[in-house]
Amino acid sequence: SIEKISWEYKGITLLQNVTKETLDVMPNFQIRDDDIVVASFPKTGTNWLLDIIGKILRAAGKTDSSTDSLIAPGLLEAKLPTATQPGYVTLADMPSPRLVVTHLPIQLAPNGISKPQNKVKILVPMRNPKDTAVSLFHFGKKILELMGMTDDVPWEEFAHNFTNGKVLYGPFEDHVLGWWQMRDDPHFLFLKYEDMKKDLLSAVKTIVAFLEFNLDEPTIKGIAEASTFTNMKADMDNSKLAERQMIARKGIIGDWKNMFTPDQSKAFDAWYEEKLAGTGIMFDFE
Ligand code: PPS
Repeated sequence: SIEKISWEYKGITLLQNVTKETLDVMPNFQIRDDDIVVASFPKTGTNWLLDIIGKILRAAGKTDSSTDSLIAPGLLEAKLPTATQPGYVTLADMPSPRLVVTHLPIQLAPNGISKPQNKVKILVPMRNPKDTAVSLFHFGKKILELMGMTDDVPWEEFAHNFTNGKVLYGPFEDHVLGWWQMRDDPHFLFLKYEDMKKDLLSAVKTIVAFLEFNLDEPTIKGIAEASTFTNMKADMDNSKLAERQMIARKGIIGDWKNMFTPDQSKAFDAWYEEKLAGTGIMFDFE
């Protein structure tokens, strides 16, 4: 199981590719004024957002790097299996504007992200926890395969662990609520996976405006069209990076219905009601 390659730090479950040494330097990792940050719980649409931002940056003439090299440094806090050093080391030497990606909960993130100054832009994707759990369940198996292991945890147990906080970067509710505290801060933009799925063009327009770029309507339409699941999947599946090839799976709202039993769904609803009801975060489960 994923437990073979994870550990716990201050109640948070992390992969072993996130080390204590890295977490110690994280608060002081230097965030630049023109950084664009994506801070997400895993499987909520991180790479979708990254690709859209990459396309926007290219259209605005702010970068000439390819999509692959934009995500190459990977997670700020982790050393990807195909990388030689953790993301933050690579990022420190990268030219601006940088795209900084993290799955860390807000209390472990750099101060420049949790207490943002000046012009830094932080985008937070969110996705309904049932689909997030299903996506992470499948992804966990793939990570272990990539590392030459097999994942024998049945869905039943995984679903139970998810609501008990025993999930990568979990507890989910703490992660989401931690970032959600920043909802009124103008450095932040929260985007729901379900909203993006239903109206991608509006989402791209919102992102372009938030990043303060001026792109014409046809360019924005082109970015939205190139960012549909089908179009992105082709690009991802052809990537040279193993990690990137594992991202595009189904890309739909409601895949949880193919996994959850009625009892599991009830248990999730009760957990959601207890932890997230009344917080203003409303997910669409479709
Ligand atoms: S990761 O590994 O945590 O960074 O994963 P992340 O990128 O956050 O999430 C992966 C899920 O996003 C889906 N995806 C998309 N959905 C819709 N449209 C587009 N263009 C798109 N690109 C990626 C991807 O398929 C994963 O969800 P599931 O449900 O597993 O398919």
